Amino acid sequence: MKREILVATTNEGKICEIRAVMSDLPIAWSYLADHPPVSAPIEDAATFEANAILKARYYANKFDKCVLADDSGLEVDVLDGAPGVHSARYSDEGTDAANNRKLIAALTGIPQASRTARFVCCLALVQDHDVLLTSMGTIEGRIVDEARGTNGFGYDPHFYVTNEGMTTAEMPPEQKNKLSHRGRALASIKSGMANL
Ligand code: ITT
Repeated sequence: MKREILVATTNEGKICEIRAVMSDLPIAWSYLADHPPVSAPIEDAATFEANAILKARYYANKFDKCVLADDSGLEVDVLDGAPGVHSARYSDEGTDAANNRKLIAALTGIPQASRTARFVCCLALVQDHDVLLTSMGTIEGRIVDEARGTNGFGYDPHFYVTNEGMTTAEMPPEQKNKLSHRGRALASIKSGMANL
């Protein structure tokens, strides 16, 4: 029988990327949208890893299933790592547009060279309260004022990857999935899953 894993995220951008990278595994994947709605957990841990584990445990308990959860975000060096674990709710509205407006306003007057940042993604695979695997991936870049590109989600239009000469929103999905924080964390957890 195929192993069944529930991917516990309500973020459509994440779902798309996780589906693209993981669907070739011999696993019956489901997503929160495939199950009856439940309230979301309060993500109040201090690190991406602890939040990923918290989310995975919460949904594993709710649905009695093996769960993969993703906690991720943007760390901007000159902002002391903000928005960090608060990336999804950085602005009061908590929409991508409002979060990006707040980010660009916070960087007013900061020269390009000092706008270094990274995306971080932590994944946790949990079953029966046990953390089976965790993984982490990062991608380095810098924040640009002008929004560029329409792919991806969140802060992608303002996250410029110097080596690639484009923002993550300008990358075709295959390119982002290969290089990104999430792509790297997924590749690592995928290899760990082969040994379970
Ligand atoms: P779930 O908790 O339901 O998975 P969420 O969006 O609330 O969804 P997080 O708490 O992990 O998830 O917050 C992640 C935020 O970080 C996300 O809303 C974006 O603002 C940002 N982010 C994460 N990965 C990103 C990516 O690949 N591109 C752009 N922004 C990203």
